[in-house]
Amino acid sequence: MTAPTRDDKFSFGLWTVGWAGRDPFGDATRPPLDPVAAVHRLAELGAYGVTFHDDDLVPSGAPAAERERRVARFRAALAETGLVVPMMTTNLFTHPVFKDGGLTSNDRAVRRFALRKVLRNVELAAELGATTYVMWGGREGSEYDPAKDVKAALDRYREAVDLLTAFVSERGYPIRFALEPKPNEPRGDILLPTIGHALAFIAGLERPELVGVNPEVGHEQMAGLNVVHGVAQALWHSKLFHIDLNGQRGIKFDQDLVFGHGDLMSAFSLVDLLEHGGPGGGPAYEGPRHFDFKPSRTEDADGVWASAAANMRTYLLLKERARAFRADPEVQEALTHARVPDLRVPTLAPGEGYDDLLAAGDDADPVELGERGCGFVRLNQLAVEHLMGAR
Ligand code: ASC
Ligand code: MN
Ligand code: MN
Ligand code: MN
Repeated sequence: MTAPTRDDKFSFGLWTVGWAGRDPFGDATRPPLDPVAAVHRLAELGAYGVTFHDDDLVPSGAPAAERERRVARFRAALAETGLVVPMMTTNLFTHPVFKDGGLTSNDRAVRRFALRKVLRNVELAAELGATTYVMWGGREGSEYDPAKDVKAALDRYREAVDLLTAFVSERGYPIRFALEPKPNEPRGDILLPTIGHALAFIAGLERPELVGVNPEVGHEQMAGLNVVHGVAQALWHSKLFHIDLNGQRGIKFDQDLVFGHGDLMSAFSLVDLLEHGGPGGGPAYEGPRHFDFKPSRTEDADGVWASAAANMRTYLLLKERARAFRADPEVQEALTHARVPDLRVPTLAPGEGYDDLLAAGDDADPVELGERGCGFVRLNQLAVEHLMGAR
């Protein structure tokens, strides 16, 4: 297997490798990381892109001159390394002002402050050439049902997204928005908790064509959902604008593990979906392969960079294993036996209607149909063996 290259389109958030390890129970275990150093190191490791929240680069409330200085240093590092900024996002969760949310806070003054913060950073995103703007509503939610008018909150969310899409359209910025679902944490319950909720919300927007989703592997798994199914549905709606790859072990706090360090079989199928279109084939996903992980707080600086490299290596290994799986004649035969290709055949014949279907006497006996084995387990075992390098 070859080392990662720019063509693999791997990107990382500044907040990932830069996470100092502070959690609700413990202090930071590592010193802060200079964004410029992060850019250089990521470029050396083979990433093509770096992403960030406004506050990852410029501390909240910094004076204009300080902001310019930090942005200029960062731009110089991008120019030096050739790293690009494919995506940017807003921190609407750290500052106490956002304790009840940003765009959907009950406090109108907070909502206006939050929206202005997003607009300013979208301008910077346009300057830096980012084409995707992620909206993770970490604090948009509640702990107490009587304290949040969810219908009104969704009105305010829609108002905000409609304003943002009007902003990029009227300014002529080539930017699309990607909503990132998460079921809970840091709020007890977060609005738009899953891919499906986000897709339904998008359908009611003023400019739905400018809004898609940014699913995060672990966030779907925190909800007990199958992330491969969710991402496949996002692709089916042409709404997979971006993706956050990482690992999660079951329904618990957001672990943000290295990609593949959670449910490895699911990671295998996800890479197969992104690279080869999944069991039925299809075009590859063309956006960034973005890692939103947190190097565990047990790790020192070397461990941070080993973790970053592990994400990319695991992805490339899974891509190779998925390719070998598909190329295996026994797998092809097992797929056919499992009738996987048959699902692509329309249920009705061309021109056939319900009357024709009702009149047709061509169905086999349901008893006989019910006795047919599906052969799915054998197919899955072949996947397991390819994944283990046993074939
Ligand atoms: C994001 C994003 C998340 C959160 C989280 C912040 O932009 O995609 O999942 O912020 O990583 O710690
Ligand atoms: Mn996460
Ligand atoms: Mn994320
Ligand atoms: Mn995250």
